[in-house]
Amino acid sequence: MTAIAHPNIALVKYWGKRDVARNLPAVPSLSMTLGGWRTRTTVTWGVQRDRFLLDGVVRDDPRVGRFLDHIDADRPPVEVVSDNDFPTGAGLASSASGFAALALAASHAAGRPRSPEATSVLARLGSGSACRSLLGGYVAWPLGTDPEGSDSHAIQIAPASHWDLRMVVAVVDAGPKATGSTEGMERSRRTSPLWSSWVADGPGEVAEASSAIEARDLERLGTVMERSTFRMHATMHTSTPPLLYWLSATVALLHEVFALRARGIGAWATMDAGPQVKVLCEAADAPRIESALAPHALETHVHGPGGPARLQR
Ligand code: 2P0
Repeated sequence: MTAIAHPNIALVKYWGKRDVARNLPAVPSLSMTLGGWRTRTTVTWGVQRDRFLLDGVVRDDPRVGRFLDHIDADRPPVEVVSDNDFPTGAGLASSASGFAALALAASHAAGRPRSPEATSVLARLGSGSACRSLLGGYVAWPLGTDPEGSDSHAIQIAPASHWDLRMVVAVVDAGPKATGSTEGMERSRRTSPLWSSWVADGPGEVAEASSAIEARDLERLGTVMERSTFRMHATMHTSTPPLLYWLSATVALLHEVFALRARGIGAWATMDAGPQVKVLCEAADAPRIESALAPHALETHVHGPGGPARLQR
């Protein structure tokens, strides 16, 4: 069974867990699913021994076997073959599209298909942000109230057709990140003095972003997105030891975005647990924004909102 899922970029960030084992978030978040890039994953249920191939290379990643155990604790050996058409593990949300595609493909391969909500819950157990990649367009991940996490799944705010925005992605380093998100989040939660205000502000920021999406108000959405990014990175920078995902090119790109805005061009920046800068804008402005960012980047890409995860038969 084969499934395809797209990565998603958070407009309001998930950073921190209230339950590490279940990937239950400390803050709600909201994302745009990216068209263009994708993970494709094929699962064969019942083979000789567990095997995981990512981008053509056999990997020893204990998260995959543990994830499959959630579908069936008495499962047979399973083969998972996955490939990304974008850099893996570099702050470009490969774990989001990866676990979303795996959740969909594996639950069908096991003969245990689930509702979209339950598939989103399953994907969340692999990687928190993966629950958002099951859905297309503009997607929220509310906190939920069930201690087991049955209601901590993604919901669609608006389909891709609601608003044809662009995310210009400036890649400054395609290598894997030094500190993974799970470890980074826990470090921020344990040591950043900004943690309690970060957690307290989350629900209001998601409400503000949802209402900006509904109204198709890019200035409001861009403002809350940039604020969420800088507040998240402030919790990283004030952790002990500090978490600094930025490179010098990251800072150069941020200044470029501010300069574009000073010239009246609607461009707002976001970053994740990596040095890449992503810029939200109207479709008509994407070409000149991409040209302005390109001198500071290894490569640039432009993506519109994408569709949901889906089976490929
Ligand atoms: C996000 N990030 O909302 C945030 C912003 C990174 C910065 O979700 O530990 O790979 O597997 O639940 O989902 C990356 O974290 O972390 C992430 P786990 P995940 O997109």
